[in-house]
This record gives sequence, C-alpha cells and structure tokens, in this order.
Amino acid sequence: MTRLDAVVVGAGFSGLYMMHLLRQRGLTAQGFEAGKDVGGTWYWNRYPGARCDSESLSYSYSFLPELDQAWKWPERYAEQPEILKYIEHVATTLDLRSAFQFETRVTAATFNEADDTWTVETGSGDQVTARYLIMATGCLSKPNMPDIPGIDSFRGDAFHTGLWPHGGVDFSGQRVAVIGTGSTGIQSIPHIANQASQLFVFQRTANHCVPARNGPMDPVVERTYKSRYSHMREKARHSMAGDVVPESYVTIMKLSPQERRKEFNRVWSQGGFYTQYPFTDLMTDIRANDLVADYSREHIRNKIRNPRTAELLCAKDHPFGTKRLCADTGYFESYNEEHVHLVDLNTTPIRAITPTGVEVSDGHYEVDAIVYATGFNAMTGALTAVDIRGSSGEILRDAWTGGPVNYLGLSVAGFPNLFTVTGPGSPSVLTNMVSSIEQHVEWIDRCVASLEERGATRIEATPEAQATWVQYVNDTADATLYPQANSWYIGANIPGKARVFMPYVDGLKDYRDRCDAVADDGYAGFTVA
Ligand code: N01
Repeated sequence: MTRLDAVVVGAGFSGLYMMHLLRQRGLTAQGFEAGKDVGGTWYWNRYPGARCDSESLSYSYSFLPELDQAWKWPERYAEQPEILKYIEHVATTLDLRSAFQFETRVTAATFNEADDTWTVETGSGDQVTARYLIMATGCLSKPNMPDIPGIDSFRGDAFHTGLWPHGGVDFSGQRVAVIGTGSTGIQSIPHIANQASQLFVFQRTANHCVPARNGPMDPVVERTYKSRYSHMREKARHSMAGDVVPESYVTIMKLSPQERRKEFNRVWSQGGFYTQYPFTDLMTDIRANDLVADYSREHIRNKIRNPRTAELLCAKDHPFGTKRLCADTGYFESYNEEHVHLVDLNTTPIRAITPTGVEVSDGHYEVDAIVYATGFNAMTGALTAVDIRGSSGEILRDAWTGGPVNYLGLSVAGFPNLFTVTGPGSPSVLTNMVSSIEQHVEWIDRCVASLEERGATRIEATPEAQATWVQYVNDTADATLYPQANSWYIGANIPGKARVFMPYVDGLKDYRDRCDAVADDGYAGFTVA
C-alpha cells in the first residue's frame, strides 16, 4: 500500500492551495477528486446564471501577487466559467493536477492507532496510507434532492443545479419548472425565463435579496484596486467578512429617519453584500433589521406589476440576512413576463412529481423539464458521506448525529490528524470563502510543519477544548438574529438533520486571532504526541 505524508480530498480552491503548501514543505501528498478536473464548486455548479456574489477582485487567491496584476476579471462579479478558468490556470501554473487522481471519490478513511496514520479508500478500490487526512470537500458540495413522492417517475429532463450538465441545457420553447428560490434559483430563473416558453417557479420561502449591481469591470476601480492589491488583501484578511470593509460603520437605531433613508439608499445603490456590512446592529437588533427588511420589500413592490405576486416575493418569515442573502440581477423583473408564473407552495404544497409534471394541492403543471434548485446538505454533508472512522472506531457521521462538534472548525476529538477545511464552527460561509480558505489552509500547514519539526506523529483536539469551542460558537450565534431563520446554516433544509447553528458568527478576523493564539500557545486545546 502507498504510504504518504498526507491525503487531500477535493481539488477546489481549498484542496489546491493545501496541496501547493504541502508540496512546498517537501511532503508527499496524494489528492483525490470526484470530478474530472479541478474547480470544486465551480466545476459542478454550471447552471445558467451561476456567478459569484463576492466581487471578482477579492474572490481569488492572495498568495499569487503576480497573477493579481495579470488577471483580467471582465465583470464586477465573475461568472462561473471565468472563475473556473482562473482555478484551471492556477492548477496549470503550479502543476497541481499531477498531485490529484480525478474521477475518484473517497469512500472511507480509518485511523490506525498502531502508527497514527489514516488508511484512505476510494470508490475505485485504491487504498493509501497517510499521516494526515485533509478534507477539503467544501461546505456546499453535497446536493440536496427533495424527497417528493414520484420524483423518479418524471419522463422529461430533470436537473439539480449543483450537478449541471457540462454541455449546458437549452430550454428554448420548453415548459420548465424550477423548484427552489435560494441564491441559485434567483440567479438561474432570469436566464431560464429567457429561453422557456412557460416557466413555473415553485416557491416555499421568499428570500431576502439585495441588488447585485453587476456590470462590466469599471477600469478605474480595477486600476485603483490593482495599485493597492497587497493592502486590500491585508485589509480583507483582518476583516469581519474576509472582504474589503466599509470605510465607516453606523448604528441604524441611532440614525434619524432621514439619515437612515439616506444610508439605505447609499448602500442599496452600491449593491451586493455591502448592504449588510456597514451596520453594527443589523444582525443583533430586530428593530434595526425590520427597518432594512421594510426598505427592501418596498423595492420589490415597486418592481413588480402584479401586487399579489409582489407580496408573495417579499420575504417575511425570517429577519433580513438570517438566511444567506441573495443577489438579484433581473430576478424580480422576470415575474413581469407573461410566461413566468409563481406558484406559492405555502398555499398549494407539492403533492408529487408525476411522469409529466408537478402536482400541487390544487392542480397539475405539465412541464418538459424540472430544475431542482434545492440546495445542499451544507457544511456537514460532504464529510458525513464518507465513512471516517476515528481512533475508537467511531464513525464521524455517528459522532455528529446531534449536530457537528469540533474544535476551531478544524479538528474533531477522537479523530487525530484529521483536518477539515471550512468545516462547521468556522466563519467560512459567512465570509468571502477564498479568504477563509486561505486562513484555514495556512493554519493547517503551520500545524503540520510544527508536528514534523517536533517529530510528533499525532495531534488531536481534547474533548474539553471541543466542548468549550462548540459552546462558544452557539453562544455567539444565539446573541444574534441568525438562529431565528429556518436556514441551511442551522440544518433546517434537511429533514431529520440536527438543528445546530453551524457557522462561526464573530467574523474572520476574530477567528483568525483565536486560531493563531492556539498555535502560538503550542497548540492549546490539543494533545500532541
Ligand atoms: O440552496 P438554498 P441554493 N420543496 O438552500 C427550496 C451558495 N451559493 O443552491 O427556503 C420545495 O439556499 C428551499 O426552500 P426553503 C450560497 O451560500 C453561492 O440556492 O427551504 N422547495 C429554497 O428556496 C447559497 O446560500 C453562490 O423553504 C424546496 C431552495 O430550495 C448556497 O449556495 C451562488 C424543497 C434552496 O435554497 C445554497 O444556495 C449560488 C422542497 N422539498 C449559491 N427543498 C455564490 O455566489 C428545498 N427547497 C458563490
């Protein structure tokens, strides 16, 4: 059996950077990736309109300053093909593909007490042994297909947005159903509407949206950014959101109604997630949150001609931003088209998928194609899908039945030498993902280097440190409005999944400081042997 220093699972932004750093340290590492090539999220999510909601100039690696200058992002927010092209370019430049075995899914990993190694098995029958196992499997990579009666009986074409066909899909002249109105549904619906002859959107929950304000890259913005790239990266690294931060902050409840209006107009005209960043009380004071939510609903009512449709599209059942905000480019306007119909699943729930369409409580919609924009088993799904057996033989999936527990979002008690990149308990999904990924990967790299230097063969979170961390993550989330929504952050989208708020809400800077303090303190909260 091949013996290695490390196995890296996943060839997205995380896995590629991890592999690069391990190789730079002179360690032997093997990567496994289920896809045919690199890209991770950006390899699989090829649905029409797929685009990053973080701005292109900040959604890229910071460790390649020459590439920062050379790379041309055509738009304010990059489309999926542009991001994939960037990742492919990095993989080629750093010769990272040679470290990965593609079209290979890791199915099991077992810790060997005798020599502090992991034996990793793949669906193709490979077995390798390595000191470290690094799961760079992504937070939103395990697609969630809804459990609807008759789902397999449909005779038309059915697609999940997270597993989109590589050649694309032409919906021209077709009657299409889209189920789901999260970020993905909201990005894809205007594009599908442009092709379909009839489009039926099945909505269970209206989501809060902000205007994306996408457009061609402004050359002045690009020039300015590029002239200060290292400064911008440094600011992002030490910011709450892992992104470039606003110049100043305001407390909504301290503003007069006129000041508030001016401030809301300002952030709305900037668009994107900037609408969230400058407000200190948005996510903690429901009165402030309600004011922003009211303002956003006003925009929807102004955009949509049919008042009943407008009301259905106004998010009302959860505070603004407590589910992942969606960035809107032409989404609401789609409903002004005569061939686009909104079906409210609260009044007419789906009963079944039939061979010819979607049956709801008061009728049947005949369609040629169904698009499931129904999201992911987020943060834990890709980890619990693998039979990861720790030192006592316990499977990670079983250890997490009551919700994920770990230390720093990086390490699980009972699972020595296992690292999770952007795992539950980390800020990841509440930040610019690439900034968080870099922090995690660099921390793991430093930890591995320290173990190698000390001649240690094993590192493991203590149950006490893990319990304290989990409590801290829960307590800080409970001090915000986040847990008030039935979101994937809390596992609410997956029937039977434990309801535990998973992301770390205190931001990347605070998280980085805590992780660095642990490392500076000789890996406090871990046992090293
Ligand atoms: O998934 P979602 P997504 N019957 O879970 C509905 C990231 N992302 O793929 O809200 C009917 O948000 C469900 O309804 P409800 C981003 O972090 C990033 O859209 O549960 N409906 C909801 O409307 C995002 O948050 C980018 O009531 C059902 C929808 O399906 C994350 O990916 C771009 C249903 C699922 O929404 C996931 O977004 C796009 C059922 N049985 C996405 N089951 C970037 O910018 C589910 N739904 C990088």
